[in-house]
Amino acid sequence: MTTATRPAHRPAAQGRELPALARRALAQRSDAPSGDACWTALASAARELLAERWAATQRADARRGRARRVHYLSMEFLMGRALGNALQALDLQDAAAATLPAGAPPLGEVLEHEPDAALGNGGLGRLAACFLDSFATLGLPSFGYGLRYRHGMFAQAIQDGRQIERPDTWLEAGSPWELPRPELRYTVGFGGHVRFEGGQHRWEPAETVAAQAIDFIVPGHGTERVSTLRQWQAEAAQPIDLGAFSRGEHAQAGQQRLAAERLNWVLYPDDSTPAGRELRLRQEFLLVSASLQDLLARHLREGGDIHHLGRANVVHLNDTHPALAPLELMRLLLDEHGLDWDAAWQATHQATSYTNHTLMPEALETWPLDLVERLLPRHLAIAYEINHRFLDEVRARFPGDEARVARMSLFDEGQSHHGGERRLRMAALAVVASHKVNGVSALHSQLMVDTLFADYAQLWPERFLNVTNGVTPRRWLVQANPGLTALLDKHIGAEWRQDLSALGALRAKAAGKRIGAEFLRVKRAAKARLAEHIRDELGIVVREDALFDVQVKRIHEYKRQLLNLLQVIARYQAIIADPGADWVPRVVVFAGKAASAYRAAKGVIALIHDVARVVNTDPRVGDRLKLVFLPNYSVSLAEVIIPAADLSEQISTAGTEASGTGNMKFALNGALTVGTWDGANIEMAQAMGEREMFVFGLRADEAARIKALGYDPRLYIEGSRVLQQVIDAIAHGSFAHGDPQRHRELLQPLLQHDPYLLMADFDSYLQAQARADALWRDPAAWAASALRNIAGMGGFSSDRTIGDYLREVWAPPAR
Ligand code: GL9
Repeated sequence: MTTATRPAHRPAAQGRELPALARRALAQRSDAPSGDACWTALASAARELLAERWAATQRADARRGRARRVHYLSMEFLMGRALGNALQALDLQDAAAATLPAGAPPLGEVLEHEPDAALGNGGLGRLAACFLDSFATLGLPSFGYGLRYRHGMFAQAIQDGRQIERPDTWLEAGSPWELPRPELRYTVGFGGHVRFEGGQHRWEPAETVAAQAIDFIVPGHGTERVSTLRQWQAEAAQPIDLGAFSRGEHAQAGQQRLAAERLNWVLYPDDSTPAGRELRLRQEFLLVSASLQDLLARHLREGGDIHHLGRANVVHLNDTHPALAPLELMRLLLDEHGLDWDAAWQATHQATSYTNHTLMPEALETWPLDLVERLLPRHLAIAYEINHRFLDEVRARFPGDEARVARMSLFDEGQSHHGGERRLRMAALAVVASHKVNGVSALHSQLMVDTLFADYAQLWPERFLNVTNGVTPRRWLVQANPGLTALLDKHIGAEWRQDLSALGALRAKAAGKRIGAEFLRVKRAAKARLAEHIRDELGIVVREDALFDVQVKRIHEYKRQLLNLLQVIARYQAIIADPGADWVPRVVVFAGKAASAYRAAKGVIALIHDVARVVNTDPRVGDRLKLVFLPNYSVSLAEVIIPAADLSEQISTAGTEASGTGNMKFALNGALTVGTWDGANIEMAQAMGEREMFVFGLRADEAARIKALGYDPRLYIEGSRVLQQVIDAIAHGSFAHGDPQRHRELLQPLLQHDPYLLMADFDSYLQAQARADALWRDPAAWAASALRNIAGMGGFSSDRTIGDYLREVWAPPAR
């Protein structure tokens, strides 16, 4: 079976070309073959090969017949590094390694010279990146559309146990991957007014920028097809005002340029400050307008009928960030292409679909109408007209129910929580404009139609569905975990790369002695690598035979890193109370960024560090418990951490984590999960067998009921001696390093409201952790369960997810 590990269709020429191209690139440099130089040379060589595949893919897609082209609009694409993935896809790892000149670092080290493309905040952005991999691998005619941020996600440093944000400078040395497309430039307007002449509306913007396309090619695996991430870069329509310049007004001369460049400055952290909101709205419109103009131009260039735009094209909204798209598409069709309202609406509605990624009320976008009016006057008028027609439909279905009409309207008529300001509700707009709306796990999609979109689901039940998230096994197994990849290839063949359901064959073999021992050896090697990283980064030495217990993700109250930390404190107290007992040694690993304005999340990072200083230096504890926080979590750090995890912490309050995707990556790499009955944890447990997961805590319906009945966290504290002691230790300053006020701000809300039910779930969580310890003591049983976890993950490939979208969301409309 080992021959099948290689894609069979590599054109022989490329094996020769890469070394030649890379050597030429190296020879053109003046310096010694440093890691940077080698990386750049290999990347530009790989780019040339990918560019050929790109051209072939576009030629094929232009002849695609009835198949629709998918346009995936997203403000975030968390791509990480590209070279390792490109070499894997091109099957050129060996050729690349052989190309490196004497004195150069080995290939593995060269790959680490690539800065991460961190153009996303977390799961939502990484999901979009996994989708591009699947688009290419499945051969789907498609474009991903995003913005080219000069500074992506901030770099996190830790100083005195506190998070510091530093600018991400990934583009400082330029990017060898980018393919600028000078022929693709569109004008994007802002402000101004609308003229009505000869029965036509015409928007006359006060300002314009040029949107320049820059492509990033995403290779498919086991195919020569590629997909495209097209990123927009705003440029001044007029780069320099020469009149102003010659008058000596140099700042004035560069004004337009600065205004345009601001649009590509930064990726917004997920909870942005009010000051940034106008810029954020401008960014969203830049993405939407440039992408739709590009789509329209291509549709017409390929000979498409404008009336069939929605039949031939999908415009998918990755959350509401691009939800201006239906308004801009309507404007283009009505005002620029002269369609009447019904034809324009039919095309828009046929094309548009929307994924909701969260039910958290604070994450739902609404825009003040005065801002929308000032920046996008024509779009606001179109939104009014859509709303007018839509509310007529609501009134016809539910006569006399004006409360319902107000709830469903695209316009929030000034609720007190917004200071009486009128706002445009982007989620409502996205639902009304789309023919399909999906959530990202079975539970989330159910809650979505039961709560957030209940009114819309009553009106249009057939519009709503679930598409459970997935992850690409190419990055999250083949690239991140070569050891486990080899083990799988040996036992079940290599087919799983393109058909992850093939992992199911592992189930029957999971209890085998030999395979179990092999698995533990592979895991141990990955842990040694992480231990080395921990030592280099933090100077902390950890036991490689300890249980590696990992929670890595954005820091958020609902994700409950604090619950995990309370458990660590309980364990610490138990160890010092009975140091002679036979403790399972644990290394508890945290990593993740807190949004810069999110105080509570930053407080959690601080408390983790405060507790770590005490636990890690207490001689009574020794190497039985270590607590580490790895700074600057990123895609490439995840590729080191996830293969090394024994235990994956997926402990959000039930009903809050829409899906999770880290949960899938861990299980795929043979970690067992301690998890709540939330998001995709539920489907994972069902697929692998509920006994294979350490499930704990209240279910979503129970959590809702407890809250409705008037939840009092103090009752739980009084009822649990362990919890009482943990809370007391924090409250009495055991980790406060001489500053008794230090943890008040974090603790008080927990004692009073505890909105995420940490106190209610604590005892159950502790029991789940004890079950994990017990299984750990039997390595063969642990390994068998880990292998059954992997065997159950066949349904969680992003290929399956994209297959679902194709069948249920992006299928061509009936004629
Ligand atoms: C998220 C959800 O919170 C996750 O549960 C989900 O897995 C992903 C992808 O569907 O989307 N929604 C969301 O706003 N984020 C998610 O991770 N946030 C960030 O990406 C920061």
